[in-house]
Amino acid sequence: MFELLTEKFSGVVEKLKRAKRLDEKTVEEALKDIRRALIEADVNIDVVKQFLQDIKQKLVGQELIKGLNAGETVIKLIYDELLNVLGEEAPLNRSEKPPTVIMLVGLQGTGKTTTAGKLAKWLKSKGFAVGLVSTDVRRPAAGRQLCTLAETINIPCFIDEDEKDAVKLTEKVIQKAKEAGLSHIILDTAGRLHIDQELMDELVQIKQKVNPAEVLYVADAMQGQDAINTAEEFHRRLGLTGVILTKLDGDAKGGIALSVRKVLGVPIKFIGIGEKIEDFDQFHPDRIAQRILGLGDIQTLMEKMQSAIDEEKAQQMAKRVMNAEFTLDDLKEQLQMIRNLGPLENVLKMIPGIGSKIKDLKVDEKQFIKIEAIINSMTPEERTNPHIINGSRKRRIARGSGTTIMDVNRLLKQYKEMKKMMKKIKKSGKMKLPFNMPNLPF
Ligand SMILES: Nc1nc2c(ncn2[C@@H]2O[C@H](COP(=O)(O)OP(=O)(O)OP(=O)(O)O)[C@@H](O)[C@H]2O)c(=O)[nH]1
Ligand SMILES: [Mg+2]
Repeated sequence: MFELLTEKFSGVVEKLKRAKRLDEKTVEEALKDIRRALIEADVNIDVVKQFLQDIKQKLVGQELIKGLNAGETVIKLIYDELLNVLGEEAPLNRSEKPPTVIMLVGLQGTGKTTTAGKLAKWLKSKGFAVGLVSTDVRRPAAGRQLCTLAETINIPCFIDEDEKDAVKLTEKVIQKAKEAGLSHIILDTAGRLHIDQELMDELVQIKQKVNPAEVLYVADAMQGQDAINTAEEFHRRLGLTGVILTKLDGDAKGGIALSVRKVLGVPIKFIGIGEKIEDFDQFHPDRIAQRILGLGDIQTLMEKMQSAIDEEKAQQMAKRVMNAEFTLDDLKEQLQMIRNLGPLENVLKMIPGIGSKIKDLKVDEKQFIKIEAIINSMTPEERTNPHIINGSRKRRIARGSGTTIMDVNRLLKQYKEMKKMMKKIKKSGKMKLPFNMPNLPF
């Protein structure tokens, strides 16, 4: 994935690390190298210009970042800029009233059908009731391709091979899918080699019929700028809500990944990284940026910055965790504080008894956002006395926070376990790390 960019950027990083002084010449050279790398990788030219301009601007009057030397400071700025062009992680939209319809569009052979299966499996693994629908009347057996895929993952699939009108077909199969009481319906559509008016009109009509929460453009990362131009046309006609980049496992240059967010103004939501159904992941800009710059380098950088953040602050934090009365409000506040402090492992290391055992503990930041949303949807009374949260309250909280009852249950369980753990620490002054804790949020 992105070998070209990785190679070039790693070169820049090496040079910057070696530079004894960070004079104008060194910086200019680094920027030139970056420019060349981005252009070679087929990044949109306006994006390249903006990228370099932003870094230059930040460099003017930039003070050294705490804990980093001059070269490392520039590397950090490049990393931030990469994150900026890659965009933020974006969750899937959900309709207020189920089912949430997700429409996949794009040119022929970009991976729409494969991606429909992958996304269905992914949603299913999150506990959703998903169904697949094909509206492709162009290619013979297109529907069957989708349903065969659906079978392998045990997901209901809706087609009607007798109906030759795509819009009518959509109406019919969506109706059937709705009757099945699904939470999510993924709509696989027909592709074309090139944009043609007929395809676009068909897609526009389908969109009007199904009122989708997401219209996701499936783009083959191996294609160059062409794919972006096509995407712009799709966006103009359909109003895209996001992009799924496929075939990132190949020797994609990376141009699309770095251009989409800025050119279209819509986020990349998922990536496809292989032909198999599980070769699929949510889009994590930080991981991509780290891959491009050299993972190890960025991690070292972050660690350096982290140790520069007051150890004292982390100590205070640990104390608060241990002494707090620990209502759900406390939990929320502490999670926010922890998030502000950066890598959580480091904070946890400060808690007596945890430090040595924490090596393998991984922290999932996304969980935090979810937990915060759930707590935000509770009434003050529920936060102080979580035991009053019954079935109907859970349903309301899940709806309000865009999560599921399962998520709410999980949080309540974790909260209970944590409270138990806090009591134990208080008693003994030491703690055992509860490795058996289900999905510990930190
Ligand atoms: N390596 C790799 N191959 C992929 C990926 N996603 C899809 N493919 C392959 O791309 C080819 C086309 O995939 P389809 O899912 O049929 O594409 P489509 O967009 O539905 O095609 P049409 O319906 O004809 O427009 C297949 O051979 C897939 O296995 C991916 O992430 N990585
Ligand atoms: Mg297809």
